[in-house]
Amino acid sequence: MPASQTLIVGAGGAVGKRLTAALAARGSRVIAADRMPQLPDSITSIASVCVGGVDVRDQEALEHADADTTVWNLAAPLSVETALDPAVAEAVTMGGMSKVLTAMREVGARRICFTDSIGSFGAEAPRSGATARWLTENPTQDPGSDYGRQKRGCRELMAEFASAAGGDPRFAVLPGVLHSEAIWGNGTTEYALDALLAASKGEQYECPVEPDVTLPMIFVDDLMRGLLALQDAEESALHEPENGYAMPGLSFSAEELFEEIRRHVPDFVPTTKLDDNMAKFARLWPDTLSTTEPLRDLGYAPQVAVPKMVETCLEAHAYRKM
Ligand code: AKB
Repeated sequence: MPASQTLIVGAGGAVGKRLTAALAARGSRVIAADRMPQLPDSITSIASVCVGGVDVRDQEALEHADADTTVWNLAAPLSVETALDPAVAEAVTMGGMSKVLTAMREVGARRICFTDSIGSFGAEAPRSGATARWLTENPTQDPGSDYGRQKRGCRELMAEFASAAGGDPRFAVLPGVLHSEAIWGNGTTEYALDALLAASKGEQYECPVEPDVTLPMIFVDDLMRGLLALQDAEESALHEPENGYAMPGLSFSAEELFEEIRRHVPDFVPTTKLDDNMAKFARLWPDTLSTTEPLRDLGYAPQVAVPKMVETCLEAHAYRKM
C-alpha cells in the first residue's frame, strides 16, 4: 500500500531527483528536501512540496514529517568523496541519519528507507552470488573503507530505532547507478558514467579502475522500480535480516563496457590511469548481487541489460553513429 506522504531528504541528488519524480508521477504526496536553497526546477515542478535549505545535519530537516510519513534518507557523499574527507562525510552520513531518526521519533513516524551501498561489503565478502544475505548475516565484517563503515553505522542506528522506538527500517544496497543524464558524482562506479559521457562527446577517456574488474551496476529505471517496491512492501513481506535488500541490475567490467560502447562509437579507445581510491574500492566490492531475495519479497527483478543501457545513455547525449 503506497505511503500517504513521503519525505525525501537529499532530494536534489541524482537518485533523489528521480525518486521524487517517480513518487510524484504516481500521485503520492512528496516533500522534497535538500540543503540547496533552491532545488532544481525539475523538482520544484513535480514535487508536491519543495523545501530548499534543508541540511540533514539540522534537526529541523524533518519538521514537515508526521506520523504517517515515510522518510527516505539519501543524503550522503559517495565513496571517493568520503575517502577524501572522512570527518565531514561522517557528519553528513551518520550525523544526518541520527538527526533524521530523532526527528522521526518526535513525530511518531516509523518507516525509514535508506540507500546503503555495495561499499558496505569488504574483502572478506564473497565476490559473487549470495551477497544480499551475506551483508546482514555478517554485520561485523570490516568493509575496508570509511564509506562502508559509515553506511554500516547508519544501519546500526536504524536497528536501534527499530528496537527502541518500534521503527520500520528498510534499506537497499545500491550497486553503481547508471543515469541517462550527465551527472557527476565523486564515487567509484561513477567511472562508467564518465566513460559513457566521454564516448558520447567523442572525447578521450582515462579509465581510473583496472579494466578487467567487474562491478555490479543498475540502470536508473530499474532502480526506481526496486526502491518503490521496497518502500511499498508490507512489513510482513520482508524476510531479510534488518529488512535489507541488494538491488541487482547488471554487471560488467570496464573493458566489457568499452566494447559495448564501441558498437556505437568505434574509435572509443580509452587508456588506463588508475586512481588509488577507485582502483582499491573496485577490487574490494562484490561483482554481482543476488536476485533471489528482492524477487521473492519485493517482486523486483531487473529488466535493463547492458546493450540497452549503453544505447539509452549514449542516445541521451549527442553520440556519433557508426
Ligand atoms: C560509489 O561508487 O561511491 C557509489 C556506490 C556504489 O556506493 N556509486
